[in-house]
Order: sequence, then structure tokens, then C-alpha cells
Amino acid sequence: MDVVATIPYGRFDADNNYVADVRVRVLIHIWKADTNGNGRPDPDEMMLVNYGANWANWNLATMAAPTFKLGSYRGIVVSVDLVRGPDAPPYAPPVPVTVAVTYVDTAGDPWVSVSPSSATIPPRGSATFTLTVKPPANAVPTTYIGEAVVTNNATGSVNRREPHHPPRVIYRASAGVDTQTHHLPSA
Ligand SMILES: [Ca+2]
Ligand SMILES: [Ca+2]
Repeated sequence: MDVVATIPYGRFDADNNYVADVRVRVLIHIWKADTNGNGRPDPDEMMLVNYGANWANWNLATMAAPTFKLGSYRGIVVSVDLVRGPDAPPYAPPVPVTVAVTYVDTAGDPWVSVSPSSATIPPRGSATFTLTVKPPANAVPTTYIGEAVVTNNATGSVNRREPHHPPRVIYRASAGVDTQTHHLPSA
């Protein structure tokens, strides 16, 4: 997840003297719990994940694997503050702030099908799955990246493999222990 907060450059250095008037910072926190029950994330209820605090009219903060880090905590809090610089006027008028949050998640790919969709693999056995990719005729000609996700129904473990061009995933299981390897042979 990326968060970018921006203010107009004219508010950052209105007189162009290279001394900042007002700058913007951006912070990402995890709100662990509403300990005092007031419905709001208070400072002592949050832990800092990342921040951007450069002397600029915009800042970026990133958070990797936000869903995993959030876990069962209360929420993710994105906050922006305006900081008076050394050249700040006595009264700083309201400053418009633009905040853009970009979050990329995985989703099923309708272009890809797998056959068979599941298999029972005996100890020390293997199974072969064939992935078929059918991009539509109007697909934008660029590089697409996907991954094959193999879920072990017995252990619940999930293994991911990025299928660059090999069309097959071979799934091997050892008896009783979760030591499967997923071999991706060359196409
Ligand atoms: Ca200035
Ligand atoms: Ca609270």
C-alpha cells in the first residue's frame, strides 16, 4: 500500500525563496485496539508503521503486506499533518491536501484455467496440473504477471509459484510431512 499526500507547491514555498513555508507529512499507523472505547484511534492505541517527512510539497509512505500486518487489529490509520516551516507566515491560510492511497491485491485471473482443479496425491507421488492461458483478442500487448497458488487441503498450507512461461505445475508430496515442492519445468 502506498500513500501519497500532496499540497500545492505555491503553499510549500509561496515566495520561491527556497525556504519552506508549510510542508506536508504522511504517516501510516496500525490501530491496535480502541482501549479507551471512544471510537477514535488515540496516539497510545497505535503503532507507527511508516512515514514520509521530507521537506517537500509531497510525501510518500509505504506499507508492505498491509492485510497480513493488520491481522486482527482494529484498523490501518493514514494521517497527514501540515508542519510550519521556518518561512511560515504568521497566519497560514487553509491548505488543500490531496491524499492518494494505492493498494494492490491479488484476484483470480479469468484468462487462466487449470486442469485438473484438484488431485489426490499419494505419499511420494506427484500430479501434473496444466495451466491454460487464453488472453482475449483485445488484450493490451504488454507483459502480464501472475502466480499459481497451490493449496494443500490436508495441511491447509498454501504455496505460490510465479508461472513465467512454464505452463505446468508439478506437485509432489512426501508422506506425513509438509515438504511438498512444486517443480516448474521449462516449457
Ligand atoms: Ca518561502
Ligand atoms: Ca480510542
